[in-house]
Amino acid sequence: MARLEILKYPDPRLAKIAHPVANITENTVELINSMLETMYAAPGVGLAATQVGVLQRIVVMDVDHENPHKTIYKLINPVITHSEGSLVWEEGCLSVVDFTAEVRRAEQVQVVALDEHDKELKIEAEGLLAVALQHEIDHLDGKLFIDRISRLKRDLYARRRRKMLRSGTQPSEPQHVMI
Ligand code: GNR
Ligand code: NI
Repeated sequence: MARLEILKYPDPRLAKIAHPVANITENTVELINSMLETMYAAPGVGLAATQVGVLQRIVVMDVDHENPHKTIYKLINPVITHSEGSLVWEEGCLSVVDFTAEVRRAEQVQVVALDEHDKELKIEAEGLLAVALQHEIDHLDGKLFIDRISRLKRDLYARRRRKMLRSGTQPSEPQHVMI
């Protein structure tokens, strides 16, 4: 298990489409464990393999770190099979430092995926879990939440981010707003 580096916008690797996992191997399980370690250390409620520079359709999620009865999701090749309703949620992203914005998404989703034992999982989600599932599956398709806000807001962020990078400004602590 290892802690992995999280890619940050505007890294072009975040815009690539990830490939389905053809065979679940020891390497897959190892990657999932490293992604979980990276997600908890961040801390974040989810992490997609794309964010650690691996173009495979793998997501880990835990939307309730403190709850001993929580579910830790390890999702391979997740697909949204049904979505319904709409909501607006204030989102952040470990790959989009120092920024949050309201994003409109489906209110409820059904997701089908494989777990690390090649077993099919069906998840019915609403609230933060539904938002996080859509956010993570977007990462696998090379999309960030800033692609789902107005061009004006996105451009303002892009400009501020480029300025930060030019001047070597360290991001302030966004981690606490992540969860
Ligand atoms: O930790 C995270 N919190 C969060 C809050 C609202 C909507 C989406 C998220 S996902 C984010 C972690 C992350 O960037 N996953 O890709
Ligand atoms: Ni994200």
